[in-house]
Amino acid sequence: LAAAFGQTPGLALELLPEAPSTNEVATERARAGAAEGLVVVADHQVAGRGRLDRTWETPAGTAATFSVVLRPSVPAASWPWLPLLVGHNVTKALVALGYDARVKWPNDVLLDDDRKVAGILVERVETPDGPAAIIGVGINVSMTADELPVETATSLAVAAPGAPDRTQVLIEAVTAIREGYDVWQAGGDLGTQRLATSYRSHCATLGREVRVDLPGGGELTGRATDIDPDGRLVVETSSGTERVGAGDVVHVRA
Ligand code: BT5
Repeated sequence: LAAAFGQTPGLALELLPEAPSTNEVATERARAGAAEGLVVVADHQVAGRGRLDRTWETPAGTAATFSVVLRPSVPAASWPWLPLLVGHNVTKALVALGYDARVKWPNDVLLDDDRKVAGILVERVETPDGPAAIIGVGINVSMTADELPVETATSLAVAAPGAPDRTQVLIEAVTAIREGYDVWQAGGDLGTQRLATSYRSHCATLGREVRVDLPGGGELTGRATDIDPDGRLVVETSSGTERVGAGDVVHVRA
């Protein structure tokens, strides 16, 4: 792993046998001045976090678990695209490894039967060097069916025999994120438009009947028709068009 990182410009590696949450460690490093491109990898994460104070659980040695420090220079209005960019590029990495991966808005990565194989947590943190984005990614690699923490989860090994090893998955994912991020940043507004076009054409949520559980409680149902220029999901409900900036989407089967 260290050798692969050494050859990749713009990336540095901190490998930990165990961490509470790699997002927590990466946040500390960013506050202490870490440069963009630091990747904190934990062999075993013991207090992994999801969104909204939920937990992320992976048995030791079965997952690619990492966080990347980024310091985006894009205008504040483009920041909401970052979580989508990461979901899109983790999906691309799994597709490159031969999996039929899809992204559910905003950034759950799904395999067969809409089961979740990877989760992403992007957090903005203030640091003495300006705002940073902590990009946390957990990919279920070699867990057996018995080791899956929840009914809705899957792993690469459960999806198909002969899963690649964690190091390979990690390198593919980190490289895809870094490349996608560099192209997006270099492209300015056009970069965001290109990302939006690519994301739309790969997002499994568009065209589906959905139920969205909203963060403050409450839900809405309807057909997901678009992603707007700010990265929000557009849902046509029986009472009109709604735009959702955050929430949990359930793809409703016909
Ligand atoms: C997420 O939250 O999907 C974001 C998960 C981010 C995890 C990475 S690992 C590296 C970095 N460090 C951290 O501490 N976090 C990041 P959310 O959409 O809120 O989904 C959380 C829900 O997914 C939980 O409530 C469970 O239902 C389910 N879940 C927990 N562990 C899972 C797993 N390993 N695979 C699939 N689903 C899981």
